[in-house]
Amino acid sequence: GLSDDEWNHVLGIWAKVEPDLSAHGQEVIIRLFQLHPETQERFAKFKNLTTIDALKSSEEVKKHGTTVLTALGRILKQKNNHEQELKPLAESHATKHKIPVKYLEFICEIIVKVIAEKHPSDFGADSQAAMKKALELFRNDMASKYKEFGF
Ligand code: 89R
Repeated sequence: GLSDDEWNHVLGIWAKVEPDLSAHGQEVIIRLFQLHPETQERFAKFKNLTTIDALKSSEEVKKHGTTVLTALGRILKQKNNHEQELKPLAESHATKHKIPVKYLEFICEIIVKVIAEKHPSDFGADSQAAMKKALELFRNDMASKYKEFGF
C-alpha cells in the first residue's frame, strides 16, 4: 500500500485536477484514442469521430472523460479501501465492455502524463511516484476482480 505521505501527495495533486476535471478527462480520452486507436473501437458512441477535430469538439468525449475521472477520483479518495467503488467498475469493464488490463495500463500512463503537463510546478517527482503507485494498485485490484468475474 501507500504511506500517509504518499496518499497526501496523490490527493493533493487530485485537488488541483478537480476544478477542471472535464478538460483533463477530454485530453486523456483523446490521447488514449490517438495513441491506441483500438481503444476507440470499443465505443459504439465514438465510431463517427474519425478526425482529431471531431474528437476535440465532441461534447460526448468531454462528458465521458469527466465520467472516467470522476470515478477514478472517488476510488483514489478511498485510499485503497475502494472495494465498494471498484467492484461494479471491474464488473462492467470485465463482463460488459470487456476491456483488457493492458488498456488500463495505457490510460493510467496517459493520466500521469496529462497531469504532469497541466501542472508542471505542482506535480514533482515525489507526487508523480505516489500517483503511479496509486494507479498501479488500482490496476492490480481491477485485475484481480476481473479474475473473479472470469475475464
Ligand atoms: C471503456 C477505463 C476504460 C478503458 C469503457 C473503457 C461507454 C470508468 C476503456 C458507453 C466503455 C466502452 C464504456 C461504456 C465505459 O459502464 O461502468 O457509454 N468504459 C464506461 O457506452 C476506465 C477507467 C475508469 C472508467 C468508466 C465509467 C463508465 C465507463 C464510470 C460508466 C459506467 C460503467 C480507468 C481509468 C477502453 C477504451 C475509472 C481503458 F482503456 F482506458 F482502460 N474504460 N473506465 N467507464 Fe470505462
